[in-house]
Amino acid sequence: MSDSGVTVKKSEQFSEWYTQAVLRSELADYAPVKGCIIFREYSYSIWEKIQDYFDKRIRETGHKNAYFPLFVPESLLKKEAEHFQGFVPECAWVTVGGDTELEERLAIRPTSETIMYLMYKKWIKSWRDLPIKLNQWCNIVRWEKATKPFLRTREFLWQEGHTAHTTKEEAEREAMDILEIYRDLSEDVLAIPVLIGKKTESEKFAGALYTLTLEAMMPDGKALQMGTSHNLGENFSKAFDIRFIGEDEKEHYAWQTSWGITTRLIGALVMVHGDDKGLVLPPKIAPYQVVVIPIFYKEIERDLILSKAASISQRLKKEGISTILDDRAEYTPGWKFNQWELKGVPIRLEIGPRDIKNKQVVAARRDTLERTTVKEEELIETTSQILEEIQDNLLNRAKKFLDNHITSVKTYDEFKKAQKGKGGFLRACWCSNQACEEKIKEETGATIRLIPFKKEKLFATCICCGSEPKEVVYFARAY
Ligand code: 87F
Repeated sequence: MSDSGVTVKKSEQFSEWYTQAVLRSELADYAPVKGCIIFREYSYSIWEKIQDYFDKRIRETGHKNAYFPLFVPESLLKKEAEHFQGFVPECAWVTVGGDTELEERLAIRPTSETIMYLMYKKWIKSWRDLPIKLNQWCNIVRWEKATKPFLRTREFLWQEGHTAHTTKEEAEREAMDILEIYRDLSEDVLAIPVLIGKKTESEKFAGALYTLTLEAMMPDGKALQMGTSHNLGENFSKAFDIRFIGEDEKEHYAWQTSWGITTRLIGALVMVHGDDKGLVLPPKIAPYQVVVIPIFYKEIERDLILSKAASISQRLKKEGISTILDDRAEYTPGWKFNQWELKGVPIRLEIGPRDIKNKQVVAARRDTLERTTVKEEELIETTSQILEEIQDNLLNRAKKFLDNHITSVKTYDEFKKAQKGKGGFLRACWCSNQACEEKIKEETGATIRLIPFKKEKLFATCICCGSEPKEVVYFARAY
């Protein structure tokens, strides 16, 4: 099994550990095109769970799904040149259709503002046409130079929400409501705690009034953005001429928001919860919550144990616990243990001859690797309880890690020392000048990940220039 499990330690060779964990657990495989991956059934199933959760939440709040075209004509993309300028080098283009050269090249969507807002202009005439609250689940292409499975791939999957409202306040509330749904998804489902806040002027999406963000901390001390929610104000409605006649019978520009999460969340799950044996999946997102493994040594035990394992598995499924029975004859129990540990299944139930005699099963927790016996009559109750405990434990473990990786620093020296040490978020006072932000980025690679919503108490001078500080912000190196 050593040749198919993860062969390096997470704490020693993090990057290699990550790649092995992703490939060997069969989450993903490399595609023939550089920077592209196959989202194999195991990761796609996780993505579907993310979709199920988020889709339900946005439907409850009045959003609808739609689908816009993959191709964006160059002239349309460049219409919003100011906001997209920095991004154009990342576009992939279609120049030929069949055997004829196209008159105008077509971008493969790197995001869908332009194509969607062209239609919004057509559809929005009066305040009665608002709000428009559309979302689309689709693939996106960006020609990235450095790539890594899930975290940065040239083609990825995401959802992009694009809304238009009659008032500024409504758009503000929308951007914040979505951020809160993202936080619920991250913390309650993925068991990944986040810091939330606002991006600085230089880190925000250029087309936005302001950008809201969720930032998680990875085991190597680098931050990972888990999602983003923009208040676009009237920026795009002015550029795309999205006007409506208000109840006041006057003409107004629509107030807009946009927001997205991507398949990089799967990469975060791997990094945050995984261990030396491979993935550790939170029960709420795991494709299988329980694997049942029959164990017998003698042929005469076989039928009895297999039928018991099957009935246990049936009982669990009936109660809505997603369960797989691994009754493959061609693998040993030990091999199966390793494989399902590598795949991060939260609970393994073992059923051997002694367990049958004692009317029990043995449950092994993936997060703590603890084994306990469970009475058959308490199977459902105990299994559900352990699943909840695992979910809580993973979140708490990650919370402790996050708390432990927020360091308040008063001087630039302290900043650099902390960064060289364990990294993480560096909480510092800042004068709000872009020059200081820029200097720190150049010298240390750290960017301001967020400005917290609630102003925090100032505790030093500006981390960079030593002058009067304006606010407390969180710096980190980031993925
Ligand atoms: C790459 C190429 C072209 C990011 C790009 O954050 C355009 C872009 O507009 C681009 N990379 N962006 C910003 C995306 C903004 C916004 N779009 C909707 C989101 C969430 C979903």
